[in-house]
Amino acid sequence: MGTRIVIIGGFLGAGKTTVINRIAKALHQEGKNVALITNDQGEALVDTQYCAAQGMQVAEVQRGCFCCRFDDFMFSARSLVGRHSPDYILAEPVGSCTDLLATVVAPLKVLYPREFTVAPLIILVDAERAIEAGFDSDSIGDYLRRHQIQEGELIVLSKMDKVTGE
Ligand SMILES: Nc1nc2c(ncn2[C@@H]2O[C@H](COP(=O)(O)OP(=O)(O)O)[C@@H](O)[C@H]2O)c(=O)[nH]1
Ligand SMILES: [Mg+2]
Repeated sequence: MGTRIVIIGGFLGAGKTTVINRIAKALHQEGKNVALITNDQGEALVDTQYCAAQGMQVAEVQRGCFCCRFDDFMFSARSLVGRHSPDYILAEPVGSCTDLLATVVAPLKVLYPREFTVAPLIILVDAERAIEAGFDSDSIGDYLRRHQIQEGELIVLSKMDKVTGE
């Protein structure tokens, strides 16, 4: 079984970086070897200092999201595997990306099944914002949110501490 790749997408501010840091720390505490792939464009990045101090390796795909830079994504994943043999690679795409299933998840599964096992595509949704504003407006942000939710294989609600159970 190859390295497990877990992609956690969702709109800007949904909590991707926060949850990836938490998962990385938890896996690291279990003795797992964890690496991260981030995507540029000025969003807050993973806590690279903490991750580096813990021995976690970070690679970054620049100048475009994973869906239009699949070769760079593969290069990053392979170089992490070559240098550190991680058990898990956690990947955070930019918040505007809506086309990960067809362009990243499926190609990884079909073309590289021995090198990598890919987790279901996780889309993080800000529960508070979903309740307050929904996704139905004609704004570009809501268009992107709708498409992300449509392609998600696993929808995970974030910021549950800010909403009531109901
Ligand atoms: N209250 C609360 N805030 C959160 C939660 N997850 C993330 N945040 C905050 O939401 C903001 C955006 O989080 P971030 O992880 O940078 O989102 P990203 O843009 O999807 O990577 C930050 O200020 C986080 O501290 C959560 O579960 N609860
Ligand atoms: Mg982020």
